Amino acid sequence: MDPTNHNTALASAFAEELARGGLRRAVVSPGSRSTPLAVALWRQPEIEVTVIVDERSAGFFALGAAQASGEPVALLCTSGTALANYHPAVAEADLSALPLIVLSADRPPELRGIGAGQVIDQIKTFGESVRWFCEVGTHDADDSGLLHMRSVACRALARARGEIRPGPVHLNVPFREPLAPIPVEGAVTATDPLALEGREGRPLTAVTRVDLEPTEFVLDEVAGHIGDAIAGVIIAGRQTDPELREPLAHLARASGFPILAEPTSQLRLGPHDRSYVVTTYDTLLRDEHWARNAVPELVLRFGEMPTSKPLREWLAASGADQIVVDPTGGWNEPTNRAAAILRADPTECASGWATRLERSAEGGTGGPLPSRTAGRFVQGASRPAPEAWLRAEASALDAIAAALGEESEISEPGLHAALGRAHADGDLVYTASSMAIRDQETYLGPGEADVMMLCNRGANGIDGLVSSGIGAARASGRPTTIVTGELGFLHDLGGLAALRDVTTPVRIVVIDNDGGGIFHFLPQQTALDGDEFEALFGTPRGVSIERSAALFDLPYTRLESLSDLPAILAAGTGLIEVCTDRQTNVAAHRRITERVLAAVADRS
Ligand SMILES: Cc1ncc(C[n+]2csc(CCOP(=O)(O)OP(=O)(O)O)c2C)c(N)n1
Ligand SMILES: [Mg+2]
Repeated sequence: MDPTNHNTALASAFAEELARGGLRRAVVSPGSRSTPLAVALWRQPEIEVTVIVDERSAGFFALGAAQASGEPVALLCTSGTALANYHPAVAEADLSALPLIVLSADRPPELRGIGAGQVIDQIKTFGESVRWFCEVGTHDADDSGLLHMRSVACRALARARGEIRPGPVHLNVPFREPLAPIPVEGAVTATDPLALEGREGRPLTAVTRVDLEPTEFVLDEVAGHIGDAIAGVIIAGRQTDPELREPLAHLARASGFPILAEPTSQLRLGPHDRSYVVTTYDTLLRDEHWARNAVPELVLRFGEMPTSKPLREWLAASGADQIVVDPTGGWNEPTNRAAAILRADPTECASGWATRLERSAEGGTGGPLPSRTAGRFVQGASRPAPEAWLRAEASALDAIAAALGEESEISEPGLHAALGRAHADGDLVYTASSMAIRDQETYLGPGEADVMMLCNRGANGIDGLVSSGIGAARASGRPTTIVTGELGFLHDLGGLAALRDVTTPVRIVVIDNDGGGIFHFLPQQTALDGDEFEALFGTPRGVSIERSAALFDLPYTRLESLSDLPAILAAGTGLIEVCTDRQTNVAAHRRITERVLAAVADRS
């Protein structure tokens, strides 16, 4: 605790408590009113502070860092409009269940609403998007003031980490003068050692986590359903825990269910058993015949619902029983058809179900499964689903490779397939919304490299991607590849400034089709005339990626051939421009899909 004056005392007690509770990272944007907290965070040895001027970029940097590390990150800004710039990142953190601790400095109540400078209403700025809002209030550095600051820090960490849903919290912290650490004699009047020092080496108030271990009942009951189903699939959407890979592979082997794996499920790329992983479902399910025949009886969903529209439509139309494993307290159920949402640890569920199925198949104790189920499961080969899916996956992968090979120019689908092969062990990949995340889902094949795949798919914004990727690189120390469209890149151009503090390689692949390529896939493209469409949706901006790189003193490369990708990525930090054409992109997508579907139909 820094006793220089009452503000240093309150702010340093607060920062000390955050550090003792496990906070290791803060992102601070400059301003005067926030000085006591900025200095306290900066001087707290366990907390690494990154300073980013633009609060919108700072918010996304913190978001990326939180997603990559799984740990809470604090944000600090001054009073006024600064706070509002956090809103997009707070919205994303809410929907993606990521722990952010937003600290806004404020004027004290007597200076609000009377024409004093740089004051806006900061109360409950983020509405229902935060797990907790606290007007921290103004306090003396007496026993109750210091204990209040320590207690608020403990509570903020607990709420951000999840009770049970992780997410953002917002603490509004008013300060009276002096804002700078100017000595004030006798400012600290506290005498209680707990208020002055807290507890040595641990937080004032430790908060236990909610136990998400699945009950025996959940494990037995669902294992029974799995054993009983004739055809089932596992759907793996965005989740960041690599420890889920092997348990899900185990469950797939034990159940005979294929795993339809979205790239950000971490199941497509990795050293785990990928023998049941299906990556081409987005294309396969575009074939009505295939989609009808593949309808499962039971769907086990882990992570978020994947983006793929064909998959979502297929699920909604299937009438299958869906069991959703969601430990984060969300309502991740856009089909409105799930039979159950389990608030339980996904790795424990997958392992628990797999072992019960194996036990039952071995005949052992007979296990918890009904006898009809156990009998059918022993003849697992009679289940049609996995073989059909896995054969189709093999054909589709061959056909995609062949179809992409026939494209004369670099196509957006071809780029994502090539990136999938070029990512290396230990890499982190942060992919933009718009076409990049969709093409990645459709065209990134399976591979062995141990890669962490992230995105901001809570709110699907095209804002803040550059900053999110750089924050993730900083927090994880992993060589990072950011994959974005050029409008998304332009949106967060200022985010590049944060690279000055990052030594980890950050490669930014900018897919430059000079406009919003995604809109060419929408009915607006045909419903409007060409000029209108270009003005409102195509929106070419003609911004030079090369000169953007020069602005920030970054190396720039234009990709001429997909085979150059591994070498360019290996060269380290820089912008990599990939020029494509919006007008021909839609036709290339259709051509490739048709070829793949024809090849799969021929071979099945
Ligand atoms: C913050 C925000 N503003 C607007 C949108 C709507 N939007 C979705 S995609 C897109 C165009 C993106 O263009 P680009 O980044 O170049 O990617 P492309 O579609 O060309 O792959 C826009 C404006 C959004 N999702 N988020
Ligand atoms: Mg574009």
